[in-house]
Amino acid sequence: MKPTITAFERSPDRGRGLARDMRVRWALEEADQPYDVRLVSFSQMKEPAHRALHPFGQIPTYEQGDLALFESGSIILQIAENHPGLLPKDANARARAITWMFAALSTVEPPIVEFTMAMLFERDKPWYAERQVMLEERVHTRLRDLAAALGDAQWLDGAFSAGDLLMVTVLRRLESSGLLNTHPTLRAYIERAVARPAYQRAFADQLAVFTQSEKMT
Ligand code: GTB
Repeated sequence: MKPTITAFERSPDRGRGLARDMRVRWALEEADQPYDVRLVSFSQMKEPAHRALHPFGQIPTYEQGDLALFESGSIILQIAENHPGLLPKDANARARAITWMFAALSTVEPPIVEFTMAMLFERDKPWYAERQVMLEERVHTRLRDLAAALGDAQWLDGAFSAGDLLMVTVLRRLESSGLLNTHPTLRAYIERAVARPAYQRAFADQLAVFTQSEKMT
């Protein structure tokens, strides 16, 4: 049965693929699984029908048969556990790939989100510049350690996995900030990942949603 995911009716990133439905679309494309998308507006996300799927009134969600999930990490784990291509078969390698999924979401993503949210919403505050120096350094600390762990490997642990998929979607949020400029191996890592045909298909699909929403206004 085809799953249905939710995505922004009109993404605030203007089709740059930074909203979190992008990672779910990418995982489904890597797994070669067709899916449907239900587009939701900001107000629909806060209505009871959507909150029944997502307690925090956000996207993405995932429905398949009688299973409904929220949280992009959990959705990607569900896809990866049930289709080949995103997690290794060997039990220890699989556990390590899942560890990288958690590392992306709980160690690398938080300082990146804090930094980018400050850029978007706190620029006019008197303490912005001083705080941003600290937030930027926190991001660099994570990027340096991540670059060291990656070394000159293609992917974080052997073959491309759901850990790489999540890490790359997390890192992409820094693309317009310039912070990746001093981490060339991470930039190359992102470039390798986004060149994957599955990524390209997912990106094109979410961009088409934004392009269509522009035509309607
Ligand atoms: N932890 C959850 C997960 O991983 O699924 C977080 C889900 C989440 O933050 N969803 C956001 C949302 O629904 C969209 S992706 N926000 C609406 C709300 O909370 O009311 C976050 C996002 C939004 C916009 C950009 N952008 O414009 O660049 C990037 C990322």
